[in-house]
Amino acid sequence: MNFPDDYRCGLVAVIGRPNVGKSTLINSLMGRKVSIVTAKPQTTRHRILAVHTAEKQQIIFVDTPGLHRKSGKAMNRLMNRTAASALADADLVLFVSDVTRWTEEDDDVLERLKAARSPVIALLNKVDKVHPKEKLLEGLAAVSSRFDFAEVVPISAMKNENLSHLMAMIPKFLPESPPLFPEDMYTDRNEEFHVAEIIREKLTLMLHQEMPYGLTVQIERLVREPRGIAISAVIWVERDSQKGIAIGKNGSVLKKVGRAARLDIAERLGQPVYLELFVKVKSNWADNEKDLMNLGYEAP
Ligand SMILES: Nc1nc2c(ncn2[C@@H]2O[C@H](COP(=O)(O)OP(=O)(O)O)[C@@H](O)[C@H]2O)c(=O)[nH]1
Ligand SMILES: [Mg+2]
Repeated sequence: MNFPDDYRCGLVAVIGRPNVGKSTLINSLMGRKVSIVTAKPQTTRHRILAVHTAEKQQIIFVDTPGLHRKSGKAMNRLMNRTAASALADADLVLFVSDVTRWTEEDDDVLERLKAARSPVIALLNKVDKVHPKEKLLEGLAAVSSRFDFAEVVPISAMKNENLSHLMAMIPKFLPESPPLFPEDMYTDRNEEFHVAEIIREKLTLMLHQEMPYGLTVQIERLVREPRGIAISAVIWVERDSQKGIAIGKNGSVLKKVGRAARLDIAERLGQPVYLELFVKVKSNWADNEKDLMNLGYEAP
């Protein structure tokens, strides 16, 4: 790849409490789905890089798990550590909040940002929910007074509002550097990772209450065959009682999850997909450091 001498490249960490729209923002900025999205906390559990390459700069967005208070289990602690370490490495931080709801967890996140040295742009997300628009001014004033932000920008990640304005202000915060990733690489995660995430997304959307937090997905096999891509995946749950819920009456949940996931994966990989799902119990995996590592939850 040819790049000019004044090319810029750096890490932009997207930080905030759960559910404010961090992953939605990254997907919209990238113009493709890199990270899964649901209305439930704990949807993003890993640090995921999304690489946006242009003529004059390469922006490496870092999607992170939401920083949160409840950190009982080993996985929750790991998620908080993951988000905190992304913060430490960043050239620029995008602090995302929900313009309709400020909580104590937002205050906690701001406390952490004070310790970080990188400049911070505050994003007030979900402005599509604010009517009339004059009400935004209050929100802007309130957030601006809380921290010395480099910029405060109202956006709608979902409706693509003000995102090109945001994109235009990012490069000046990045150091001069050649690109760190090849231009055709848009994420650091492999195919199996994204396939597992898509399955977990569908499960999370389909199941209610606490269930989604107790499950994780592991790809056992992903093989390209002449007829298409054959995938088998295990859905791990924490307890026997959760197994029936994940399977559903006469397998109804598993069937629906399988169908929705298969369509999404096929679209992503551009080939027909044959997907087999199995539900298995690994007792308390989310509170066991060793299980977490074996299931792909790496420490930062
Ligand atoms: N109305 C509205 N909803 C949004 C917007 N951005 C995200 N959401 C919703 O907020 C929920 C959480 O989004 P997600 O990106 O997973 O949040 P994250 O936990 O911070 O990564 C999902 O239901 C999204 O559809 C937005 O700009 N407007
Ligand atoms: Mg997320």
